[in-house]
Amino acid sequence: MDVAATPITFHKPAAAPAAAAERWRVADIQALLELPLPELIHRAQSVHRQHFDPAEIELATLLSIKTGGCPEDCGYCPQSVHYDTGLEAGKMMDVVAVRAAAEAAKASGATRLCMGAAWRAPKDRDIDKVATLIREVKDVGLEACCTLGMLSDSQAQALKEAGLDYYNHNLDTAPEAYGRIITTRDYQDRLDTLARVRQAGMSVCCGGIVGMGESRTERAGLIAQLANLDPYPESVPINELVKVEGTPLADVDDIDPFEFVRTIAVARITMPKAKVRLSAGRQQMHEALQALCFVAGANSIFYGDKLLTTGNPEAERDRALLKRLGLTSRQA
Ligand code: SAM
Ligand code: DTB
Ligand code: SF4
Repeated sequence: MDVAATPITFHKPAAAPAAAAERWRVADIQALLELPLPELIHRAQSVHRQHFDPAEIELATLLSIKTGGCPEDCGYCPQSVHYDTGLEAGKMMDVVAVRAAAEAAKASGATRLCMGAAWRAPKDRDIDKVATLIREVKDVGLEACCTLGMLSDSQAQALKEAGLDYYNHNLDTAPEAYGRIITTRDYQDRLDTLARVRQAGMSVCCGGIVGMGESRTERAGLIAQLANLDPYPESVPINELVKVEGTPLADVDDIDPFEFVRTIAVARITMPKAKVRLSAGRQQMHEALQALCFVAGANSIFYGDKLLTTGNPEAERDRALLKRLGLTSRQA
């Protein structure tokens, strides 16, 4: 069904751009965000069914291969050296431990391992080590994803050659909100890394964080940036801020849960073929809200008891939730 074709008389329909070269306007995305919730979810679910089995959820497990001590000042992040969150910085994990984690993730039903490092940007010698880890993860039979910060062209190429399937690098928020959250690198740095990942031939995993005190227009601005990437990312993590004591965003007001669902729905409508990932923040989310996110078009979750440094629902609990909802996951 064409998003623009759904008849609705009490709101001006927000139309999808007619040609790929056309760009989503922030105002159109905001108009979608403002639809009556049942109408918005209906549109998102209709789009979802054109491209996916609506009962299938992707399971990806996160692994922090290098924790803490990061020189960046991202205001949400417990791993920044700028904030005292009580987190101890660690050394990079070795290959044996990473292989064991990959095997455990596979045995519990994940299809992808996403390795995260608290770096502003890796050094070339880090890339050599990560390449070994990627080969190990692939050998276990999982898809491999990394999130290591900013990359150079040759680093992106080396990761691709090692077999990396996805690179995660988030835009995090709208350009106009960005400076309130991070000062140590700018929006264009992020766009440049995303272009290098594309150029190297890897799939892009790129999304953001909702609930950092941004306005609805700024949420629309983030989705517009993502949807207007050409091509848009294959994988779009929508994180709800995990508030960590000691970070500048620890006391920000909670976002209305329905606003979070709306953001998921609009990501689905504007990026129809992407995996939309209900990412960080599930531990503080009621299961009914998570179910609503799946109905709104989310079809991927982080699976495993830990995100990078903070908690995630227990794997067993997630399996039970999927079962109660009649949802399934693909086997690796
Ligand atoms: N250091 C690398 C970087 O920033 O690109 C990779 C790791 S970083 C932790 C990956 C992403 O995790 C961030 O871009 C952000 O979107 C997300 N993230 C970090 N802390 C978070 C929090 N407290 N709540 C929600 N998402 C968070
Ligand atoms: C993403 O968008 N979310 C993940 C993953 N990509 C790397 C990270 C969430 C981190 C939440 C805070 C923590 O556990 O440190
Ligand atoms: Fe460092 Fe990434 Fe955390 Fe920013 S989000 S402080 S770059 S680990």
